[in-house]
Amino acid sequence: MRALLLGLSLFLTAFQFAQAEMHEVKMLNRNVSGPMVYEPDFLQIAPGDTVKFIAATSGHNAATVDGMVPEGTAGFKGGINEEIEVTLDAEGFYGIKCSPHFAMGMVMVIRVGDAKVDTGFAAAKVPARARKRFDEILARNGFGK
Ligand SMILES: [Cu+2]
Repeated sequence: MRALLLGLSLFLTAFQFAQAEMHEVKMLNRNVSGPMVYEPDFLQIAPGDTVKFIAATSGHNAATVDGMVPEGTAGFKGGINEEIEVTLDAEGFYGIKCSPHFAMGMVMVIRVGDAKVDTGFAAAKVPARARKRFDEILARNGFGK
């Protein structure tokens, strides 16, 4: 009986580790860091994890920035106020924007796995305020130039 219980608990432990995680990101009009923000604005996740975008305040969406996804990866685009769930399998950096507030710098970064920032990330065409926030997010998390 004891061996059976031990076997069962080992099985459950292994199962827990194998489970992909769900991460939540709020889309907000404002938080302590300023207006038009994702919270958090940086996520480190494992390949196969899922990110859910919560419409904490209305008028926002979540979409990948052209050129700011790992090579060969399709981006995604949620509608306004849509709470999309995206499962990210490819390792790399994903730049996320709110379409209506991109020019105001409403962006965030998701790092999947152990990837380095690839050159496409720096080369992508983005509005000045969005670029400033991308740079600030990367620097704060140890991926500055
Ligand atoms: Cu927005």
